[in-house]
Amino acid sequence: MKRVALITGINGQDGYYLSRFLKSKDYDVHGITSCSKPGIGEPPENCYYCDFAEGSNLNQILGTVQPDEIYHLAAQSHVRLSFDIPVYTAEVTGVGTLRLLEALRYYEEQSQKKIRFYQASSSEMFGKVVESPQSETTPFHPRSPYACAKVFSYWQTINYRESYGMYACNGILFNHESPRRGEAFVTRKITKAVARIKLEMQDKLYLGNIDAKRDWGFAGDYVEAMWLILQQDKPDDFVIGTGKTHSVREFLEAAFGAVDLDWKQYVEIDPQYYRPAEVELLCADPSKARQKLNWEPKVSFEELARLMVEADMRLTQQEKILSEASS
Ligand code: NAP
Ligand code: G4F
Repeated sequence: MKRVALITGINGQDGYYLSRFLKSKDYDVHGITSCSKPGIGEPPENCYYCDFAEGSNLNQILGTVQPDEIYHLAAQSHVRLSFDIPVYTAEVTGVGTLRLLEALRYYEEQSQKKIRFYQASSSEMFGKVVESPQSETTPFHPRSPYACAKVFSYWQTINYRESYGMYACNGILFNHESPRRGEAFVTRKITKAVARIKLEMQDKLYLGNIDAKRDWGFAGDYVEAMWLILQQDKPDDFVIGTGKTHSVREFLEAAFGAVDLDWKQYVEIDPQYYRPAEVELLCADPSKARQKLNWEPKVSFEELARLMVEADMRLTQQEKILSEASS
């Protein structure tokens, strides 16, 4: 019998890589998508609509899918945006997790089945870091409505594990990127701009705090860690990252350098991209994942920047051809 996985947020970056990974392991993969897209009609096969801001049909979806494993990736995941829509972010990214855990508890009771639950926790929870690198024992100091909502979800996950004996785990993932990264996140914003500047479709790139440092890895590597977390004998929480940190400035150097351009000629600082409170430094201590999951990231920082630029060059070249053909 095929194992059944349910991925919330299946249309996001991680949902894309995780569904491919699980299919390669012969899972029957189902997904949840929000109803927010205009012009939406019938859901695609094995896909169900649910808005985590209310979640009233979660019991019905669990009963239909009958999952063995749930990967809860759905979230309003943009940190800067969470300052503009804090209540919505708390509803979706925080209380949305509780809605799913509660539906899952009811489903387990009814079906007498044990389900494995993965919560997409975030290194943003470390926020104003009290030590570096950050491990599973580092205290949290969240610095945004998004990070506060993720701390709420982190503790609810542990609370359901401890209160009801549920197999519920947190993966505390540091930043991970890919050509599927949303265009409002800094790496993808940069690689898209690099391609457009190289192809003479854009002159300038406006950014906020380019001294911020992040531990950046490749999303394709990180979804394997999500799966490994749910394959352990006992439920537990894991930090997932590379253990190396780089500034946005260094990402600029790597991305513009990939097409032989000097970033300093094109980048300008625009304070509208500053955040009311910034997370200045994140750097993972992934020793526990290395020891217990035997997990290692494969793609380096330089390779990541290059592969994202190359993907955006291909995409932008196609866009340019299409727009020239239609003008
Ligand atoms: P993403 O690309 O923003 O995907 C998140 C998905 O959540 C979206 O595709 C969206 O699906 C869905 N969603 C948003 N609002 C929703 C709502 N109200 N109801 C139902 N679904 C909703 O994020 P990602 O980079 O793949 O990250 C996956 C998860 O890991 C997120 O929870 C994120 O916070 C967390 N995380 C990410 C990173 C990272 O560096 N990427 C690091 C740590 C943790 P639709 O398109 O269907 O609306
Ligand atoms: O790419 P970012 O928007 O990612 P951020 O805030 O680190 O959050 C991402 O990673 C988290 C894991 O730590 C996830 F939980 C979260 O869901 C999301 O995926 O910004 C990275 C850094 C920040 O310090 C930001 O201030 O880049 C800085 N930055 C500078 N200029 C910018 C910009 N960020 C964005 N998005 N846009 C800019 O123009």
